[in-house]
Amino acid sequence: MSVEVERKFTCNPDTLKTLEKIGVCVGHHQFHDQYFDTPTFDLTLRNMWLRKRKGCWELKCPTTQSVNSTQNSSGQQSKAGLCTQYNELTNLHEIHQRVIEVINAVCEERGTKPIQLDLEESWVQNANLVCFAEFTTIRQSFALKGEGVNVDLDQADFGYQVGEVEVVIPKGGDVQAALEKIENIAKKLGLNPHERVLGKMDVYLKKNNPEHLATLKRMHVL
Ligand code: V4E
Repeated sequence: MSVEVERKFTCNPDTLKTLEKIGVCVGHHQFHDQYFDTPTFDLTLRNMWLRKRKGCWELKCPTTQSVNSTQNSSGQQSKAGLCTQYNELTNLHEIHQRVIEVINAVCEERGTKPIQLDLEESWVQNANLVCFAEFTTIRQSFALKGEGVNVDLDQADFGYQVGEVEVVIPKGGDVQAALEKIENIAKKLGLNPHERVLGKMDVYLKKNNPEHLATLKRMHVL
C-alpha cells in the first residue's frame, strides 16, 4: 500500500511555461475511469473511492484507520491546507477485503445480512456495486528532476481541466517531507496559496449527480 499526497491546481500559460522549464514531460496518455459504489453510496460517503482504470482496480481511502472518523474525514485536508492524502490500494485481494469490511459494517448497522466474499462469482455483483461515474481523461505528465515529484495536467471529457502536484510515499513514510516537497514545487510554479481547486469528481458530480454531491458536501467528504 502507498500513500498519495497531492495538491490540485489551476494551470495557466505561465504555470505551463515554468513546468516545462523545471520538469521533463514524460508522456501523454488517455484513460477511462469507472467509479463504483453501492446504490446507497456506502463507500463514497466514507470517503472511499473505488475505481477501475485500464482494467485494474484501485481504491483510495482515508489515511486514518477509522473510516467513520469525523475528525479527519474531510478529504484528509492536511494542515498544509490545500493538500490531500489518501492510502492507495492496488492489490485486488486487499481491495476486496477492505470493501467487504466496510459494506459489512454497514450491513451490521442496518441489521441486514452480511455479504460473503465469493471469488467464484463476480465480486462486483456479489458486493452489489454499481458504476456511478465514468469519464475519460487526457493526461500530460511531468517529472521534476531529483525531486521525486510528479505533476499531471488533466483534461477530462466533461470539460474540466486540472493540474496536480503529487508525491507517492510508502505507507508509514514521511508525509511531512512530502508536503514540503509539494509546497516547494507550488512556490516554484507560482501557485495561488489561497485557491482551493476542485477535483474532477466534484465537477463531474455537479453536472451528473448534484444530489449526491450535496450529500458528500453535507457529510464533509468533498
Ligand atoms: C480521492 C478522491 C477521488 C478519487 C480520485 O482522485 P483524484 O486524485 O481526484 O483523481 P485522479 O484521476 O487525479 O487520480 P490519480 O491518477 O492521481 O490517482 S474522487 C474524490 N476524491 C476526494 C478528493 C478530495 N477530497 N479533494 C480533492 C481536491 N480531490 C479529491
